[in-house]
Amino acid sequence: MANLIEVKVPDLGDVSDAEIIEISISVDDAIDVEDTLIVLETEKATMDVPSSTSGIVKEIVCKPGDKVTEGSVILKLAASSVEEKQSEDQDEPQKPEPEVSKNMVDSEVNTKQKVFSRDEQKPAIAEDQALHEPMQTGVVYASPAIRRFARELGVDLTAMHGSGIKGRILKEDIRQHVKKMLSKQSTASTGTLNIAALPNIDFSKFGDTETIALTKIQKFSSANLHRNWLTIPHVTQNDDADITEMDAFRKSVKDEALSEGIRLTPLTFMLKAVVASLKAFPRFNSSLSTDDQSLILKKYFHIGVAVDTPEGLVVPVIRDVDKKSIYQLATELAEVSASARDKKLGIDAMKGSCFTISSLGGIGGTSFTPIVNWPDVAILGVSKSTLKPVWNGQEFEPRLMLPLSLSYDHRVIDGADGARFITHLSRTMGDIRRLLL
Ligand code: CAO
Repeated sequence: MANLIEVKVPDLGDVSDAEIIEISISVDDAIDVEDTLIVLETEKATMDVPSSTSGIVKEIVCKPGDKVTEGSVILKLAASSVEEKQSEDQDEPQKPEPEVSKNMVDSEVNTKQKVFSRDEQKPAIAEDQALHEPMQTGVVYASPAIRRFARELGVDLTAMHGSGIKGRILKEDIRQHVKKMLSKQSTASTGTLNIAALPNIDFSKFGDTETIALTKIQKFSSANLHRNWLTIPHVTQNDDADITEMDAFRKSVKDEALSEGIRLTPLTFMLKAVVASLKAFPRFNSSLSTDDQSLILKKYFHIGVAVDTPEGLVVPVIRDVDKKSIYQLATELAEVSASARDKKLGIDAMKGSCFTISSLGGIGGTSFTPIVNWPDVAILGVSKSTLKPVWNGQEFEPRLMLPLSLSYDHRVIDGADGARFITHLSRTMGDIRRLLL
């Protein structure tokens, strides 16, 4: 067990007592010679008291606000081996080196600038200004050790408020400042948002709970959805497509298709209708370059389809939809959704989409806001079709209406084009003979 050395306030020149305004070290800190231990304030100036020995701080004997004179004990130190040896050779506990005292006296009898200029080369500061209005003037009121600590962490002291005596910036202020910055960064990775960190809540305080782990797919889509929602300015345009004739046709060929093992749902027709609208509005079949400076227009028509699986949401891509028949598309849709649910979908099967359809029509609901599946610039949300009375000019007619919700990236698509696209799509679904044109 190392002997403890009492480190004392050295000769303060003609100053009888000085107030401690900052303790610059903490218990268990490893300190070196010249590290600032405390900062003193007299009527004339502030001054750092540097250490004359190295070791581990075991006990801090003083506190901010204490008045000290030469010989007052500052702290107890477990010396490192060399100092320990020296101290064993001496009868008295080690005293600060005379150079330190001289340094202190120089600092004290000279200006504040001199005191702080030891490693900062800061311009002179009028003391009243520094003591009473540190932040308003842009003047930083901090000891050299604190400035050094801030420099190491890349902290701009002019942007900080000190909690020490008379606004002085302390080590703890810098630690808190860095923690705050890191927590802001983790909650808003775009770097421009100023979002408060979410507090951890212990829900068991309010009742019984159970914690279940998210699946890999859920964690992956959660990160992507969050990023897309935060980085893409979304607009959602709604419309109802009259699919009375389209669905009558589907039903008329449904059994015939089923006899060949093909299940025809409205979604298969929608895939074809979407391609017709993408051809009419090529900006919807594009991606914005990552530097936001150009648009990559695609000449192929690969459509992503959101599939709900027990493990979470996946989006397989059906390629070359423009080149495939309705029956081929229905077969492929059944195959990819089955392999998605059986976890057999490879990563490549989910790449390369131009546009995405998210259909909740088989489940229910009247509309929702789908999140654009980047790098696509638009996505179509489909809700459940219902019979509605529609005025035909003479009377109300029962029509099968399909709610569509088109979300798009407003950086790429203007509102007017959004409305034109969904109108085109509704019209195509309203009369699928148009697909032949
Ligand atoms: N309106 C009314 N009925 C509809 C409909 C609609 N818009 N869409 C489908 N249906 C009917 C189908 O015709 C089928 O009925 P029949 O068997 O009598 O023909 C029934 O609803 C079920 O259809 P389905 O959902 O099995 O098939 P689908 O081709 O419409 O959809 C798939 C396939 C894979 C997209 C779908 O199963 C699915 O997973 N949907 C969820 C997608 C999702 O989770 N999106 C959210 C993502 S964003 O959070």
